[in-house]
Amino acid sequence: MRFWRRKKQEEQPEVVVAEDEEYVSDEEIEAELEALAAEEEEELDAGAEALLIETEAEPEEAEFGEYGDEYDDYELTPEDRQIVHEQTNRATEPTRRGLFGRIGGLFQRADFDEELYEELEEILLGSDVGLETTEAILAGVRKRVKDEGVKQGVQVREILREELIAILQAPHREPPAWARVPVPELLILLVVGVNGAGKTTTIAKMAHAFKRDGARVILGAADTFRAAAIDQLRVWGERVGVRVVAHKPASDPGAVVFDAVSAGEDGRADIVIIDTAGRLHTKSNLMEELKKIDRIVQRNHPDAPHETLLVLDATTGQNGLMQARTFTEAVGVTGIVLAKLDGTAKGGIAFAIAHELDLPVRFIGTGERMDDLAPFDAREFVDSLLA
Ligand SMILES: Nc1nc2c(ncn2[C@@H]2O[C@H](COP(=O)(O)OP(=O)(O)OP(=O)(O)O)[C@@H](O)[C@H]2O)c(=O)[nH]1
Ligand SMILES: [Mg+2]
Repeated sequence: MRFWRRKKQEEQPEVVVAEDEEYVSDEEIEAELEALAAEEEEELDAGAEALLIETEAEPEEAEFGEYGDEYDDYELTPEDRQIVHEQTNRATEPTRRGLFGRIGGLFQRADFDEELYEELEEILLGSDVGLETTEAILAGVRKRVKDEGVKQGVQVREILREELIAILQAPHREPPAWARVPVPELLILLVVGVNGAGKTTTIAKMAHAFKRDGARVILGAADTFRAAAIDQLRVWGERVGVRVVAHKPASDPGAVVFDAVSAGEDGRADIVIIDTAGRLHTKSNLMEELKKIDRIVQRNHPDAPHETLLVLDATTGQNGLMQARTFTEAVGVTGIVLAKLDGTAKGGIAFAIAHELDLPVRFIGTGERMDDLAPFDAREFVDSLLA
C-alpha cells in the first residue's frame, strides 16, 4: 500500500547505525541558533518593504479539495482499500464488540423515539466519545431528523452515520505532509507523546511503509532518556532496514536531531523521523525540550517539522485528550496516531480528538507488528464501528 507519494527507483542504502556522527554540543547549537536569529533580524529589517508588498497579493485559491485531483497519485488502489478495510475492521473489533456495538440494535425498532436518543447518548458516552462531542453529534442528528422530517430507524441510522463521518473528516483539511504536492525535498517528521504511548513502534511501522514506497528513511533516536530506548529504535532500524542516527544514552537530544537531519540533507534521504522521549532524566521540562528540538529542526528547514505527530494510546481514553492539549500548546501538533486501537473497546476517543482538538487522525495502530499501521479513513472507521 502506498503511503508516500513520490516513487523512487534508487537502491536502498545499507543499514548503518551511526554513533556520535558529527556530534555537535548543546553550546555550539545554541551559539549557531543565536547567530541565525541575529542574521534573520537583519534580513527582516532589510526585507521589510519587500515582504509587505508580497503579502498584499491575494492568496492563491487552492484548487484541490480533500485529496482532490492533484493527489490522485496518492489515491488508494482497490487492493489498498481492501487492506485499509480489513485493518480498520480488525482494529475496531474490541470497540464494536463493546458498548458501541449496541448502536446497531437501536435502529431495529421501526421508529426512533426519545428513549432511543437517550440510549444512544449513553452508548456514545460509554465509548469515550466524551460529553461535548456526544452532544454535538446528537444535536446534529436531531436537527437533520427534524429538518428532513424522518423518523424511521433506518433513516436515522444513516443520518447518524453521516454525522459521525463528518465529525471525523472535519479536521482533515489537507493531506498529510508525505502526500502533499510538492513533497518537501527532505521531509522531517517529529513524533511525540507520553512514555509508553507507542511512539517508537509507530515510527518503525511508518519507516517500513515509507521504505516500501521507495523512500530513503533515517530515524533519529532523540529519546536519550534510557539506553533501552535507543537500542529499541536501533533494533527496529535493522529489522526495517533503515539508518538510525543515535548518540550515547543521556546525551543531548538536540544534538541527535541536528545530526539526524544533517545526515538526510543534500539528497541523502527523503524522510527523517525523530523519536522523542515521553519523559526526561533531568529536571528540565519535557515541553521545553521538545520546543528546543523544534528550533533545531527549523534552523536549516524553516517549514519543518512538516508534521508533528502525537501518538496516543487509545486504551487511555479521555486521558489522551488532556495529553494532546499539553503537547499541542507546546509544539503545535499537526496530527494524531491512535495506537493500540486493537486493544481497547473505547475507540470513540477518535471522535473526541477530531471534534474537541480539531486534529486529524493520520494513522491507527492495529497491532505490534511492522505492518500493523493503517491510514485513518473516516468512512471505513465509522462503517466498521456500526457494522
Ligand atoms: N497492541 C498494540 N500494541 C502496540 C501498538 N503500538 C505499540 N504497541 C506496544 O506498546 C508498547 C509501548 O510501545 P513503544 O513504541 O515502546 O512506546 P513509546 O511511546 O516509544 O514508549 P517510551 O519510549 O517508553 O516513551 C510496546 O509493547 C508496543 O509493542 C499497537 O498499535 N497495538
Ligand atoms: Mg520509545
